[in-house]
Amino acid sequence: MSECDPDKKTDDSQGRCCAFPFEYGGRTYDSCTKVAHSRLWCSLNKVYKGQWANCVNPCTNNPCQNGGVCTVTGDDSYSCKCADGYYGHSCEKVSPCKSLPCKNGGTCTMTGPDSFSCTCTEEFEGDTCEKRLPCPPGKKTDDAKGRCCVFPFEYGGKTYNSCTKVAHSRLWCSFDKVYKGQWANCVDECASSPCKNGASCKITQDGYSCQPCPAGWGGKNCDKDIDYCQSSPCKNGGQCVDQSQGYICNCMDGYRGENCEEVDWKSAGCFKEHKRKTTRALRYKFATVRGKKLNIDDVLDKCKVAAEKKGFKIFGIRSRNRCFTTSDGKVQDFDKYGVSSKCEINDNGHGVGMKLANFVYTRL
Ligand SMILES: [Ca+2]
Repeated sequence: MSECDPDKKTDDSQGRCCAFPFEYGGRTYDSCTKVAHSRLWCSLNKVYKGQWANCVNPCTNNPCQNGGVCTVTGDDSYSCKCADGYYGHSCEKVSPCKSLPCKNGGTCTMTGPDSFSCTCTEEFEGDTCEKRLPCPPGKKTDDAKGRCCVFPFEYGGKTYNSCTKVAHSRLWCSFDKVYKGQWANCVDECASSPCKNGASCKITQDGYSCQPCPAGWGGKNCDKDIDYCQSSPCKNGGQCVDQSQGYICNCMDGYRGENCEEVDWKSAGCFKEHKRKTTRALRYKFATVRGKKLNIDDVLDKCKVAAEKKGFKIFGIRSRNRCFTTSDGKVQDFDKYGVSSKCEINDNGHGVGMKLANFVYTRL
């Protein structure tokens, strides 16, 4: 390359420069010309004498590869506008988008030398837009490829905003804005009555919904009998029985309540106690209930709590406010001295014993 000024560079083998302004054929030129030649040229003498050369600039030999378009940006610099699929200063690099990896009309964006991302059309998803999304409600068809209705569509000079039975025995729609012979039957997700047990069917984004299901039924189609016992709601060994709505607990002896959560103390009645301490049926006092104006249920509640805490299965209340039990807290012949009438009993059938009488409670 010659050492000429940037606008006077030539491909002359001796490195000569354009001699601006120069005279040629009776005219004066201040820059390179294509007159009488296929490329830009200039005279190497002020007055043309047959000495000439092609003008050159950074774009002369088109440094932009793969169809890129060159623009001169300075004395020795250029920039390339690359064709689709190429990049780099001279468009010498192949973009990962060159192979058109985004399917189904997706737009490819290069994110690195070997990476790209696809922007999919609204009907597709996935890294390369390879997956067709389910059709939105009201646009579903029985098309094997999963194509959706396009609304509005034009058919026979009329515009349709929903499926039609025109010229067909069933509801159908077009796949193109203007009908081109591509069509399918419309699918109503609720038409097959998928919702069972009286649930009503609603078209949704994902197809259909049967929610809420009637009580006792669950699952997408409300056809699953809900097992209300699954959470094991019955406490203390109670047996759960699933019902159409809810459950029932069959409690073990000694427990009661909806979930067998309460200890079930039963009144056994009023029995005589022996005078001599060592031969008493209920010898061991485990609590004394104190307080003013105590009624029978107050005393009973306190004795119950104390007995449950200790794991006793039997106790009696004697001397109005004292809780007694047997040597092991379990069943014993509490009635060995016979029935007594020295108990105070309330309307609930709960009682307390007076002197030498036990009102007995048992959960056995
Ligand atoms: Ca059930």
